[in-house]
Amino acid sequence: MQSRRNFLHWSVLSLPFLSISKAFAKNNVAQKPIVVSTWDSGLPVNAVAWKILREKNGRALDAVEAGARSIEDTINCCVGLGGNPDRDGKVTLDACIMDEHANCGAVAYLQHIKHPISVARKVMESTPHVFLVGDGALQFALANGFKKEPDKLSADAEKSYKNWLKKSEYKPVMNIEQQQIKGQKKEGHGPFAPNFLEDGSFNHDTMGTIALDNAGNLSGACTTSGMGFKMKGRLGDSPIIGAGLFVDNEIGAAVSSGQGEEVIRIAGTHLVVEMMRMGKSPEEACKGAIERLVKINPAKAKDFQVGFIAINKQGEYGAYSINPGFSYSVTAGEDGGKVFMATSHYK
Ligand code: SD4
Repeated sequence: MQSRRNFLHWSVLSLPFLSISKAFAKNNVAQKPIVVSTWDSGLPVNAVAWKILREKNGRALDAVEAGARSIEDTINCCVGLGGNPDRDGKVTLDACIMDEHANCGAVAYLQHIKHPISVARKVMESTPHVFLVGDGALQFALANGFKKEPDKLSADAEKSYKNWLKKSEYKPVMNIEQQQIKGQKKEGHGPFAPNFLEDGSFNHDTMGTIALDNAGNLSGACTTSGMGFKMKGRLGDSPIIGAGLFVDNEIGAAVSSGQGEEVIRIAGTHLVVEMMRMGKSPEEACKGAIERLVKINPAKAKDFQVGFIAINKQGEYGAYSINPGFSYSVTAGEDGGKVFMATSHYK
């Protein structure tokens, strides 16, 4: 169970107020349907998924895909074609999806396609494969009716890229998505994340979404443009089943965000689900995986961020991160979505 101290609550209705909820325990009881996403920006994603889960009594798989598509449609730094490019100035997208039957599909290093999550679903549903990358993924997408979008950076990405080129330094900044601009009111994607960072570059994050539907089935989706200004060809954890996302319909689902290289090292989300299988609550399982990561190199772990979110088959949820600053959005029950700050290993 997550402690009350760490529960920060934000509902769409109470925007822009940020308050400490007195009712956390009540919120972390088993509930169905439920959808949980990474970061503040997960709240509008959850709202899209919720329509399918609740209003249409739909399937978790459809809900997480629709949620991911909704954020791929927006201009932001870290998801979709409007996102930050690699160091050569190209936007390359990674995504994966997994359903209640352990079917999974993934694409990586995909260019020109607006909805990588739907290409990943198509790989899952109509090929004998799990993973298509690069030109092959693009060729498959085009053959399946996805439109080829122009090779053009969004205005925000262009600005951020030019800014980055001044130093050309690849240096992921921990919790960059949460940094506030001095003197600016907390506004933007949510209570923690502003739209723009102090240097003028734009802000957002990888979107991971996991859901339990009314039929009791779990699914998950993860979509990203990866770490901004990465080396050409670099993949993080996000499109890798068992690293960025894992679903086991008997047990639970987990998704990650943060420094992908570190998550891959421990097969992060698979580990979280296995820890739930051993009887841990979602938060305890996320904590267990984070501790595994920290143990590898505690000093280094102070300098990067990884956060996991998880739900179990009963509809309980939880999260944990290495360092403070990892938020996540939960939508369930009657009271609309809420944003929580995850408990962290280092305080
Ligand atoms: C990656 N895990 O490409 C992604 C990036 C991310 O929050 O989640 N950022 O490594």
